[in-house]
Amino acid sequence: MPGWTVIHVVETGSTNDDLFALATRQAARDRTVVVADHQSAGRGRLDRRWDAPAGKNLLCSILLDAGNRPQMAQHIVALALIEAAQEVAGVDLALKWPNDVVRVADGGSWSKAAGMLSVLVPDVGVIVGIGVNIGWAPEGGARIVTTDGRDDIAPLTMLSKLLSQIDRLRIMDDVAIIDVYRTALDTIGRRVRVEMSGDQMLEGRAIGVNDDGELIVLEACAMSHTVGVGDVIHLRDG
Ligand code: BT5
Repeated sequence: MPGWTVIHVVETGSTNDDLFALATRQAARDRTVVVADHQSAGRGRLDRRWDAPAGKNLLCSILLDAGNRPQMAQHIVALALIEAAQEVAGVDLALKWPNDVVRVADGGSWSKAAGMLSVLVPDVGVIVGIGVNIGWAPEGGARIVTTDGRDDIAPLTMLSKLLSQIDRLRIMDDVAIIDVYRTALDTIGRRVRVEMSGDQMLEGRAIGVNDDGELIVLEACAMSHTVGVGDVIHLRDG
């Protein structure tokens, strides 16, 4: 993986915490990765957990210098994973806003194949933590299995493809990235419920994302809202 510094550990609490500790003491810089075979305290967003048995899935954190557009780093990593999964396994994955990588079933229901958690490190960059289900997924989750049914993709093979796709996408400008992001988003056009902080909730149709990556939701009463942070649930049409 030319140009990348990859720190591989067998066991840790959370790769995000490890990379954060390195970055805050200037011991890690742009294109540094911590990857673990197992995390004993893998983090999801909002104090939720990220689970994976040892050696089965890709669990890594990637430090990127994102200039003044930290959210772009997340989009790049999510889009890079979609490309990498296509390259390694021939599978089509999509994004559920903002950056869940999902498999979409014929009826439109989705299951999560990868989750991302980003942390800003002031003056250094953004840490994008990503967990990718390959050999294992919890009930209701999805795994990246090849189109001919193989589920023995090595997590480090996936990492290597992911990093080269990140390099490819990073040379694109923000407008081009957001265009690719819009195309990958399965959320646009769907009826959604968005759960936001403080028990706030919004229901309507997701009609697009603006140039800052915020979701635009049109309520039945024709009022539109932009949402920067929240959990999206895709609803049945009706
Ligand atoms: C996420 O949170 O999707 C962010 C996950 C980030 C994990 C990576 S692994 C490497 C790096 N180091 C870390 O410590 N974290 C990052 P969220 O949207 O909050 O989703 C968490 C929820 O997904 C949990 O509450 C479970 O319901 C579910 N979940 C847990 N493990 C899962 C898995 N392997 N696959 C699918 N869903 C899972």
